[in-house]
Amino acid sequence: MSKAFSAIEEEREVERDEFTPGIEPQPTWCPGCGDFGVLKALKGAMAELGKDPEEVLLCTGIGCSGKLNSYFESYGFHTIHGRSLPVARAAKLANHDLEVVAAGGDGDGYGIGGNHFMHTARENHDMTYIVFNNEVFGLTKGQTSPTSPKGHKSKTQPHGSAKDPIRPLSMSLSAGASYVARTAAVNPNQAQEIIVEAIEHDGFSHVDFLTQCPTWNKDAKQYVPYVDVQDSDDYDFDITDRREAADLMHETEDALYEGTVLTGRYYKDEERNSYQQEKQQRGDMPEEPLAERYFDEDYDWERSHDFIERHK
Ligand SMILES: Cc1ncc(C[n+]2csc(CCOP(=O)(O)OP(=O)(O)O)c2C)c(N)n1
Ligand code: SF4
Repeated sequence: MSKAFSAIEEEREVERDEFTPGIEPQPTWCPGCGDFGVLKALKGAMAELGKDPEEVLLCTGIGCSGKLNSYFESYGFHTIHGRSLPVARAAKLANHDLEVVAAGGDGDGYGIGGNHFMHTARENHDMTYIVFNNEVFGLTKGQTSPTSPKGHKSKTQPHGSAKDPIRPLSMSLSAGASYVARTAAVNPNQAQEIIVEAIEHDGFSHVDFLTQCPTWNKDAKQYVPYVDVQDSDDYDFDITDRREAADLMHETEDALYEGTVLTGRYYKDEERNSYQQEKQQRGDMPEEPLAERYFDEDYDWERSHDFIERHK
């Protein structure tokens, strides 16, 4: 039987290095890349939560960020561009005992995968989604991405981007995410704390993670100095209040392009049911993970042909 079915709830001391794989333990990201910060924070968070690598599934998209699961010991699925979320959703529905984390770049998640992002948030699937936001397409050599600032010059926009960037936090809130935060690779303590909270949250947790790309986005700041909106006296708001959260998200998104990096927790709704909870309450999903049936030799599988016939 998979450990994911049995190891949950068992308390034990876990070392960060348990999440370092034997194969390809050294990341090949460029020196100074913010992606190292995500890996460190994620390993630290899993160790802090006492997770076992066999309890975790990490689904990634395509890009420099998509390499995350090569450097992280757990079940992993390196999906296709923009498609980490549908794969993560399917896995979580089949085995809701798994701790599911999806990750990818801003091009991956806010561009090609934007529709999945919107609907996974809307349906409040219980998982953590980390978006490496470096404001460019890193792997393919620095083209303009959905979060590149207006005026940003690249090979695809040599005269500067004519378009305003998307607003990832606001988009997430309006779509329906029940936990929304922004952190930065230069702020490792906050990053780990936020990932811990995001994983503990029952519902869709979205972490916009500012990851500098010193190779292709030399204009971009290293996301310092940053301000933690929870620590600063200048920001007093209720993270459970949608309107207050929306106002501060808007301010945060504008501020980034004016040189002020605001980070922290922006929104949390603990009342809303996750997709799985709703389905179970309606009787559409069994309490035990469907995937357990694979281990039941006596389970009477219905052929898809018969299933389709039955619904004709
Ligand atoms: C369907 C599809 N279209 C385009 C590509 C080419 N491609 C690979 S990575 C990438 C962009 C990655 O940028 P981002 O998601 O921001 O991640 P980063 O590399 O910056 O971490 C693109 C366009 C692809 N692999 N698949
Ligand atoms: S190209 Fe940019 S995002 Fe990719 S590994 Fe290098 S610094 Fe990181």
